[in-house]
Amino acid sequence: MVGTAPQTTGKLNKFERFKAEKDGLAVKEELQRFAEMGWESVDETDLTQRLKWLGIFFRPVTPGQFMLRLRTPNGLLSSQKMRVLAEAVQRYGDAGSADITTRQNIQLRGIWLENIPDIFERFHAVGLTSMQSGMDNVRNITGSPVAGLDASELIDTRGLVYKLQDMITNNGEGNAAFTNLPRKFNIAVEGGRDNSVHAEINDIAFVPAYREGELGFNVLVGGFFSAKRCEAAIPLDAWVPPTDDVVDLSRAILEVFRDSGDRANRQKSRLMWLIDELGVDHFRTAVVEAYGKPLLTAAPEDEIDWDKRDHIGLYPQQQPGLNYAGLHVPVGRLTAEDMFALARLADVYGSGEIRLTVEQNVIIPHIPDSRVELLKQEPLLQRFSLEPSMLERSLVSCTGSQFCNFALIETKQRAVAMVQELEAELSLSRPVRIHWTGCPNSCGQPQVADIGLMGTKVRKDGKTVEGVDIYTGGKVGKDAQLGEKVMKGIPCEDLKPVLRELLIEKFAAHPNG
Ligand code: SRM
Ligand code: SF4
Repeated sequence: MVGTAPQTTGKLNKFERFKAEKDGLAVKEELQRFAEMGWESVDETDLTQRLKWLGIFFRPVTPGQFMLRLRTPNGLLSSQKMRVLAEAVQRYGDAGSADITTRQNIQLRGIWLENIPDIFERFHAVGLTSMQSGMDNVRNITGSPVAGLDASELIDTRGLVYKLQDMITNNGEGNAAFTNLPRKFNIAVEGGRDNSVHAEINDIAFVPAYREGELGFNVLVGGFFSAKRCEAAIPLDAWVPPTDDVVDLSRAILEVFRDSGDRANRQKSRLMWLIDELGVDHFRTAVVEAYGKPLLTAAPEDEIDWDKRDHIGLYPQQQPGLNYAGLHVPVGRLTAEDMFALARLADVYGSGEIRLTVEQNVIIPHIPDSRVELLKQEPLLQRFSLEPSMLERSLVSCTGSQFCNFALIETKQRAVAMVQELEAELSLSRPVRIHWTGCPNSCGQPQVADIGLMGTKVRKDGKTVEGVDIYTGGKVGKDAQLGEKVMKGIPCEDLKPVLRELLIEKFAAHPNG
């Protein structure tokens, strides 16, 4: 068996059983053979489960057209990488596209298994990897999207996030020590004052804090969403300097989770369930033991004291004379053409760098003052606007039924159409963050939204139709808190007047005309 054997005794759930039989990472050696024999001949568990360890997702909705989930640590890309990604999807015509994800990441669509070994070689040549981006692995590690650009930042998160990814994935080659976790695992490193990565919904979150005058991170643990339970992260009562200690502590927490997390009931296997079982003090003691050195107690307060920014628009950088442009990409959807166009903009106006945000948008940094006006004239900015309208601006949506077989409703197209219809009728003076998610797994994070919409099935006139449960009260940035379900089972066809009312009553929207 490849990978580290779980310590858990007792009855293992069916996922644990197939992992014990053959670790997910093992398919790395078999990929070439799978590509040659064709997806129809691949063993079902390898096809539908283990390939996710390499970021390759079989889509029952589009059999034969796979989704490829990359890793873009801290949301960092380059024009060169973007072109390689664009080329990977371009060959599939209309079936090829990409989505920017709610973890500051990118996924490719329409990919054929037979092409993946070649695509992986191209990835390797430019330093891209999709390793361990799905299933019981650490997902894309998020970091401040304006790290190194923002004059007010406290800690530049980029180097730390890269080091974390390198440790967890063995420099993108696959790390047997962490490919058999009890469940998925999320890590975020915030370096600014506005908590732009939703630190509180991660299994480990590092948030800036001064301890005895020294700047480092307070550590939060156990944040997660699932269909069964959603929790904000809680303090570990730990502080680390912004050094390799971040990597070492993450490794220690992952080891405790790997060796003691629940492998019997998959509904109770996220980190918070283990913290509950041990008690946070005992959990901390176990972490200190794995860490191998004393852990400092937390700083009395963290430095998250701003409202969250969305980075849409043009902003001066800490480097005099340079600016970053936050482009709004409607619900994160990109065609190959869009990707080539973004790469060109980054080269022509910036330094070739491209960044992604957890709101599924793009940032192009390092634009000289003298180039700003020209950039504004670019045709792509008609669609990927610097000044989107108030509802479009903050719209987020998960994949939904177009590609996801868990989905109870279609999300992305509906999300875009709904805000357009609402904005035709209403005027707003500030953005309202509307998040759509196609099922209770909450990939679209409805609990962090001003208005969260979670897909469900509803009975109407004797028929089952697509509907939503509505969440409100999600607060982000300073004093972040999770929203709560306030309405249940609204058929999507009846949703517009309900949202209209909500926007007028709670978000000071005014009817037009
Ligand atoms: Fe997710 C499973 C898409 C962020 C909670 N998520 C899935 C799968 C892989 C299911 C599947 O195999 O079809 C979806 C793939 C659909 C597709 O074709 O795109 C999927 N999740 C996504 C993305 C693409 C949504 C998006 O449109 O942006 C996000 C990819 C992030 C990334 O780059 O890695 C995505 N998923 C999230 C988040 C948000 C976050 O991390 O901030 C959550 C809630 C936070 C959390 O995990 O604590 C989330 N996804 C889930 C869950 C519920 C986990 C649980 O503990 O129960 C599942 C189902 C599961 O793991 O069993 C899931
Ligand atoms: Fe699929 Fe549900 Fe996640 Fe949306 S929330 S991507 S429908 S699993």
